[in-house]
Amino acid sequence: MCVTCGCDTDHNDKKLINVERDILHENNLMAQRNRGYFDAKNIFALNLVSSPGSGKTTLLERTLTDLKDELRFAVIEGDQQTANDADRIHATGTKVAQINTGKGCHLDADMIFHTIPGMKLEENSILFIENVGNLVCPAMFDLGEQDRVVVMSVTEGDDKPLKYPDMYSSANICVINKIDLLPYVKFDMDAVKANAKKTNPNLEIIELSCTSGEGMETWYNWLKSKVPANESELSHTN
Ligand SMILES: Nc1nc2c(ncn2[C@@H]2O[C@H](COP(=O)(O)OP(=O)(O)OP(=O)(O)O)[C@@H](O)[C@H]2O)c(=O)[nH]1
Ligand SMILES: [Mg+2]
Repeated sequence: MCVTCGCDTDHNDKKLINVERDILHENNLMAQRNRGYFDAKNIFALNLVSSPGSGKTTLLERTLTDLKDELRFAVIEGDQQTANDADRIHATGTKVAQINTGKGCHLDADMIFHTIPGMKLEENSILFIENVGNLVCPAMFDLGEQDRVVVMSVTEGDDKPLKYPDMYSSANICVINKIDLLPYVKFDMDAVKANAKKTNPNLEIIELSCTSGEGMETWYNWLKSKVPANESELSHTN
């Protein structure tokens, strides 16, 4: 756990609970500022959350490559260490910034607030924020995003929505990745969908494989459906 979010604290201790409440309150205020900035520039911001290795960066690499002629993108990468993911995004030709959280296990709104001015984000664009791989703490921290995407992979087991309910209840959409591996793993797709819906009845679910490309079109259509109406017109003027 990380010191910042306080999830290693004794939750019977009133003082520590108050500190956690203050941190989240401060974060929510900063998230509102980010949201105002995104709204003013007509930027559709998405927060990608998942356990480590579910395929967030791979999903981005493929999306940025396949849709580069249709939509404008930028990416913020969050990891404890390394610029590996930012390097992968940079290779697609997309504007990217890396945030290293050190011992921290999640991004917070203040980190985003201080990163966006240097990025010179375009109006009418999409900003992907890839959070630190962690199914617990990132659920608590609003970054000012419009939508939260929880990515899971079929190798993680179909019980994860029940074991990590906060992550699933705070998300708008769930991408179930690596379906190319379904023949090789014990994973009940109907069960995971039922578990996810139990946690969040409004959760949209898309099954796909970044490797084979199966289901990617559904993801792209969802993405395009969320983009503000004038963006697609503007993108054709490029
Ligand atoms: N078989 C298969 N492998 C995949 C798929 N998508 C991603 N992978 C692999 O899964 C591994 C992890 O992918 P990443 O995209 O780095 O995962 P991530 O969620 O960004 O990981 P962190 O940033 O460390 O949390 C890599 O070896 C990918 O090649 C998929 O659809 N099918
Ligand atoms: Mg990654």
